[in-house]
Amino acid sequence: MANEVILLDVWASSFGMRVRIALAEKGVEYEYKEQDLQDKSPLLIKSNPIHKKIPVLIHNGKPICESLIIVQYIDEVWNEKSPLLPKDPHQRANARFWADFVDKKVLDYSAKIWKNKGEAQEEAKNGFIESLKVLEEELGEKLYFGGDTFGFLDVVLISSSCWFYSYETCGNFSIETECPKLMGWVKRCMEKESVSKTLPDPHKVYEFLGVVKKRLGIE
Ligand code: GS8
Repeated sequence: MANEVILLDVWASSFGMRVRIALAEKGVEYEYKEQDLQDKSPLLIKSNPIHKKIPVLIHNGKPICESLIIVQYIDEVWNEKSPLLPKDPHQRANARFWADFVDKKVLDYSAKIWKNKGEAQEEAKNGFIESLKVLEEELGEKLYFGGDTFGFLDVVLISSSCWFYSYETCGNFSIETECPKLMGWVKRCMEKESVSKTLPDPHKVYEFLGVVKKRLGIE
């Protein structure tokens, strides 16, 4: 069967970048359809009627929603090249556990850094740094979270790294100072074409955040 692959996405979305990196790792060709979240397309609403959020991958007419689920789907369907999840069930569960930790802790705190000021921002910043330190510990001396090769958790977390500059600027702190080993991992991941070609310029992301903040009436 011919593979028709469509991605509904927004360029600055780190959730969408997870999917783009996974597709690049697997060498899958696809049609990219940039979405306007202020004026959602009938295709987006039809494809993700529950959440109406990007990213959505449409494979041969069938939609798959939620970035973590999409990346796992991609890994299962295009399983001949660049495996992302480990084979061992315990290691697979572990990779999924940490991906869930990224969503529940890292990304939750990061949004609160730019949405808040004062004490609330300070709390979010501390929580964000703490959770990155936990991940740095999990990385240990390994090259990637997956070991010697770039894997699932690497895809999940590296997508947020182009937003680090925005968090640092809004919260006035340095991730490099707090988590030097983790930043070493970021630089290592950036050497991969699937990552460097996907992640946008952090300054462009910061400009985009300015527009979002204005729209939300922040600052
Ligand atoms: C989150 C996707 C999301 O928040 C995932 O795919 O992992 N848990 C989901 N998408 C946002 C844009 S990126 O911040 C979105 O589509 N928002 C539109 C809306 O909330 O109306």
